[in-house]
Amino acid sequence: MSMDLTEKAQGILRGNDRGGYTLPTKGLYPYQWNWDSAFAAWGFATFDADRGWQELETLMSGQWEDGMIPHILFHRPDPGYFPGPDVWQGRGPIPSSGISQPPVAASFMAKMLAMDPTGEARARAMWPALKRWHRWFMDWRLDRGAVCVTHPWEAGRDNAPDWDGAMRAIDADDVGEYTRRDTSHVDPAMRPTKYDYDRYLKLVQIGVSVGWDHEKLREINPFRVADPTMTFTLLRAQRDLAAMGRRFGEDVSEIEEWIAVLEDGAETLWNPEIGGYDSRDVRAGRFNGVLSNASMLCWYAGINDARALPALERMLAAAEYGLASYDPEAEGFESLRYWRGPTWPIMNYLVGSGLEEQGLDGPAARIRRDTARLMEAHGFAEYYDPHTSAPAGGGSFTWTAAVWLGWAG
Ligand code: 2M8
Repeated sequence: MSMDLTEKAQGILRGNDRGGYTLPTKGLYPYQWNWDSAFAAWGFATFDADRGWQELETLMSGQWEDGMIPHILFHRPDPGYFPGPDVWQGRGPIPSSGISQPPVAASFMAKMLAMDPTGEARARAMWPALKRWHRWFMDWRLDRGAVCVTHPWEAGRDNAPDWDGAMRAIDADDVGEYTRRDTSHVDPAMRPTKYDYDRYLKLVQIGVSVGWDHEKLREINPFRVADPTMTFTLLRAQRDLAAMGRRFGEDVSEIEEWIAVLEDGAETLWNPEIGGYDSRDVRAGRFNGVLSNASMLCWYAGINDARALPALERMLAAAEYGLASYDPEAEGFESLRYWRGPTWPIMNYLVGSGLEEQGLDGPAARIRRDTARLMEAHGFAEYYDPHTSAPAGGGSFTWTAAVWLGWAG
């Protein structure tokens, strides 16, 4: 491990620390994001256990009464980001968005507990909140046992090609005027388009119009896509929650039932036509035909699926650095546009560590080594060009630094 880079990574976490929560990066993302925060907690845990636990506790403090933990907590207003709390109008104890994000918090909590057993009381105190959040997904987001997203932002893979079909079905003509902020922080060529943003906002307006009532949204939201990111991360998180529950002497029978439901649900995402796990447009009743880095989260979810290996190997062979967010050989691949091609250290970690756990050492080592090379060459960017390694998006990025500290470094 390079001490120099390790110190730099720690410095990024400290620099993005706002006292109890960590920004993904200054400027571009000035709030607490859900899954970024779980990575941050784990990153802190490598050198400041107390601060790591605190990060998760702050995230839990934004939980809604119905169990949802929102995708953004707007602790302090910041005009540098759009859409902010006034647009979202979330109904939790802290101003927030109205959707969630991939539930990786329980899995990082399990890792942190293994690193710092003295944190057991704190983990135990958060366990019921995590179970309520996991239940919320089971109550409101399932389709045939797979977990759906109701907004591209919920999957965390904002402009992935998975959503193209469902986005086309959204009429955003009346969305109104607004000013984006993201394109003033980074090159617009690396960001979603105006077409995308019109639809992102339209979906927020639909949510606000019914006060983020999940039952109504299940009926009226035009966007409902069963997603491998959500399905596999929740399946993994349920396994970790159950394991911690057993240790704490909790009854985990209900969680075991959820695991069985999600295992069946994962199978509904297998698309033989692409030889991989795919997203499913629930409204249109069809697969999206997209091989992405999320397709490769099956191993992380504990599903050692030999059917998925050829596509993984092909995607790795088609890129120089790590796993691309979209099949490099597919039409529409863009090596610098966000979730339509670039390689993301956080996804490389989830996929790579899953492969390691399942004993698939070859592809696991390749992904890990490539992820380290990216950071050694260019520091801690939001994402990188998988062909050239060029850093892209925001710089001094929290979850990228966390991946160095916890895994790649
Ligand atoms: C990106 O998403 C936000 C909206 O949530 C944005 O573009 O404004 C995604 O990469 C998401 O996965 C991530 O959590 C967030 C903060 O890093 O940025």
